[in-house]
Amino acid sequence: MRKLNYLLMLFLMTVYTCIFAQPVNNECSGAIELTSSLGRGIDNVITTGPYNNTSATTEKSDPTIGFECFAEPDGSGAKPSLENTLWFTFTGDGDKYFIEATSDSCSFTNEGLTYNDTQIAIYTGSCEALVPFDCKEDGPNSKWSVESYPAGVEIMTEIGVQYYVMVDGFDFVGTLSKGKFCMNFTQMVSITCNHPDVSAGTVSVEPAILCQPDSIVLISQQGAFGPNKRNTSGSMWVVSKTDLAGDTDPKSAAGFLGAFPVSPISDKPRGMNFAQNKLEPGDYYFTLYTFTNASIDNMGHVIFDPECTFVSNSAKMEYYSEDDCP
Ligand SMILES: [Ca+2]
Ligand SMILES: [Ca+2]
Ligand SMILES: [Ca+2]
Repeated sequence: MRKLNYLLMLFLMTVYTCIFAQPVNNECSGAIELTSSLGRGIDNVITTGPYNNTSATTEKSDPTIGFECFAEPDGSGAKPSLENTLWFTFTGDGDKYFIEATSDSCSFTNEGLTYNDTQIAIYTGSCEALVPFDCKEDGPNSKWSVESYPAGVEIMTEIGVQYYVMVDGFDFVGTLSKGKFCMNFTQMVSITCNHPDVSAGTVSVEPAILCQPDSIVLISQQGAFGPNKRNTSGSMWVVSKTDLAGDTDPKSAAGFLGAFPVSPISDKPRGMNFAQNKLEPGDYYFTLYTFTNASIDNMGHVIFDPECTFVSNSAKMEYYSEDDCP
């Protein structure tokens, strides 16, 4: 009996250990090194794993900031939370990457994450002093139709900087996304601001004369090719009362009215509603900006770097009241 008890106990202990053993990368200090996933050629998806967060936990060493984009408790993001964090790390090489935590491309069946619903927060600094860098709940490969919500984030890395990637599961009112997933790194094209083809293209507006009660114009561009080699890249439509061609500081222009970011830049026209935006009759100009190396001030405004900002022509349109319609 004694011996049997002993064996039983050993068996129970083994089971206990198997169930509760936490993954090596449960904490930042054990982050799995993924630098070898970098520099493997444009558009090549480098997959590592699978990793399994079923027995992962959150603990004291986890950060308290930097995951504000997480959507707990119910998709609203009112109370972002950490449940089963796993950690990865890599050293930047100055190129741009798409990083995704997903069970889609992994070679296993029926063990993938519930709803494939990962969350990613990226940090710099050190495990003891993590500095928030980027955060993503649902990436571009999320699909409502199949209830799959993997986090995926594009980042421009800096040479020699060590990044820490925290992957957590989405906890939908108590239903936690857990299971196996892979880490995918895809090197992206990076375009410097000296690239010969960088341009904000040529823009046009249709119709060029608009009379109330009509209120919708279509703005479009041809040939825009934006730089992205540095952080804070993008493209932006600016609406103004003056011609902004050549002006790399549109927000300081007297005629500046407003701006809206566009991503990605599309050749397809996009609509703008003058009535909805409460714009008075008068002359208006539409200008496209493509930029990189911009900075963000503490009001959240984008400040362009004139050396890395490209300006289209300003397309003019005339807006008339019904009575003044030419
Ligand atoms: Ca979570
Ligand atoms: Ca953890
Ligand atoms: Ca997600």
